[in-house]
Amino acid sequence: MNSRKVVFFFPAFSSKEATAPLGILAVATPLLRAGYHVRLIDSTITPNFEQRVLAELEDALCLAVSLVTGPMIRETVQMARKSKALYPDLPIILGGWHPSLLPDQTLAAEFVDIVVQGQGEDAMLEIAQRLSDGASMKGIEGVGYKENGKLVFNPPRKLKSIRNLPPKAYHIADFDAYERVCGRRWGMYTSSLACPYDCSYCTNAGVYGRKWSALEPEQVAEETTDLAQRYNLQLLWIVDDNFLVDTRRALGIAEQLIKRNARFEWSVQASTNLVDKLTVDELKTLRRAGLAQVQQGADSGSRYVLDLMNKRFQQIETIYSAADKLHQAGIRPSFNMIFAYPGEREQDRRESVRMMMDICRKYPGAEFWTNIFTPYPGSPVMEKAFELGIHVPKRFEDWSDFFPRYTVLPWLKGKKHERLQTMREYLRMAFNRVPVSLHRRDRFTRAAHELMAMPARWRLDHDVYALPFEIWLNTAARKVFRPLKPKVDASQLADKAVTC
Ligand code: B12
Ligand code: SF4
Repeated sequence: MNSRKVVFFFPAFSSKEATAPLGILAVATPLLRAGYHVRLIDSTITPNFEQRVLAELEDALCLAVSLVTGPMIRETVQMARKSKALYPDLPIILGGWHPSLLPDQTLAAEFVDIVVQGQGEDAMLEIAQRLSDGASMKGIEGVGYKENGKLVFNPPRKLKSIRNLPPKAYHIADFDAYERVCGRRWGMYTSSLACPYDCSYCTNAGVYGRKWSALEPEQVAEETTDLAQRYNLQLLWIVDDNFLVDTRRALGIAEQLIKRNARFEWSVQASTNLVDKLTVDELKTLRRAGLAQVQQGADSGSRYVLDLMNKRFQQIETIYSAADKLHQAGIRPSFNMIFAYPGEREQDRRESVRMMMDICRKYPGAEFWTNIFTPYPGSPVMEKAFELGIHVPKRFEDWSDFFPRYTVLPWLKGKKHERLQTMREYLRMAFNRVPVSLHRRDRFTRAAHELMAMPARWRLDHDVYALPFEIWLNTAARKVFRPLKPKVDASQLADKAVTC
């Protein structure tokens, strides 16, 4: 164990919206400060990533992987098995949301040696130091490990406020390669941690316990301006769970950015009730500071379903009013929706579609991204899994099919599933959306989209999805334009004719 090299692997997450993975950049900093060498291999931007990882492992201390529940598990398993076959004694460490929410099952996989629950900055450094010393993992908070074939879990680690976390090691990321895949030069940044709410499908409280902490406006403005300049980024996505928890802080950030004459665009995630707290003038200040888009979990157009989701803090009116105010301020209102939530009735789904159509018509530029309800481990609704008849995977590997683009549920399968997928496809066609990988759409695709929008809107207004010839045509056309890198779950998405 003389090596001081830690190899990080980031498996593909089924999207072209590639950029540097913040989780790895975060845990890399303390290692670098302590004199470790760090390699980051992100499969989305690395041709022959398996060979690259295996070659780097030859003289490495360990392999560390960052992952969330879903398709990322497929490449994690693939990579871990190959690594174990070649280097059976090399420790494999898993961190990120999935190991944090399901540590026991993750550690039980035969190719996993160590799991980290929650924040990994301090834990990963302590692990590396113990590995370097050939010592046991005993007592390292938030860490699970194997001892004589038994799974051992140390006590949990106390959460640190974002103010006490080190800066992320952006310099280890290859932004040129991300730009080649994505078509846009962008990055992510965190200005706050956690969310005070507790939506029943969300895993946030499971890891962060609703303990919100945030950086001061001056620090956010200074760091984001520096990042954008240093790496020549056009866009920064501030990936805070709920950026507007403190609206005064948000306005303070805007004022600081304006003072610094910041030139980049940025987008945030926030709940509609908090967007609605701001006036149009205040939103215009945020716009002047570069805010281009606010992503919001509208989730349903039905009060009944919002109550089931424990979203009592959000009114249907605030979804409209957030769209209206953002539209007036010149900021793109972007919403996520969830279909097939347990208890959702046909009439609720129609209410959601009507709301989406109405908002997109009233506020051109507003966009909706739709998902099928997916029961994530650690979310409050998952406690009712048995009662709901949800099949809960028993092995780490079996979570790889969990993906809101094609989830099949006991109450959503066969023809019902097919119909919802067709409806989602029409929703995608009916109005324009702006993905991060913006300029990959050629003129033909744009013209085809506009041609299909009218019949798609008619279908959605009238709830008619039989003989979806526009989708057949669209699928045939898309086959001509292949993605740059085949994604791990691309075949599944194609089989089910789902694209989102
Ligand atoms: C950005 C983001 C994305 C981006 C990722 C882009 C990219 N290049 O990385 C995109 C848009 C692709 C995305 C997609 C999805 N996402 Co997302 N996403 C996020 C978001 C908002 C921020 C992630 C982030 O970078 N955070 C900042 C870093 C610093 O924090 P972190 O990753 O948690 O890392 C810390 C620890 O986890 C740990 N750690 C992380 N990795 C490692 C590795 C090691 C070795 C160690 C020791 C520790 C460690 O230490 C880090 C520092 O403390 C999170 C919410 C959140 N608050 O994190 C959701 C989140 C991760 N996403 C989620 C979901 C559900 C999705 C989607 C399914 C959404 C959808 N409808 O399609 C897809 C799935 C993608 C896939 N194929 O699997 C869930 C995951 C739940 C789960 N059980 O895994 C989250 C938690 C949101 C939520 N609250 O529910 N997402
Ligand atoms: S508002 Fe968003 S981040 Fe907060 S609990 Fe609800 S879904 Fe999770």
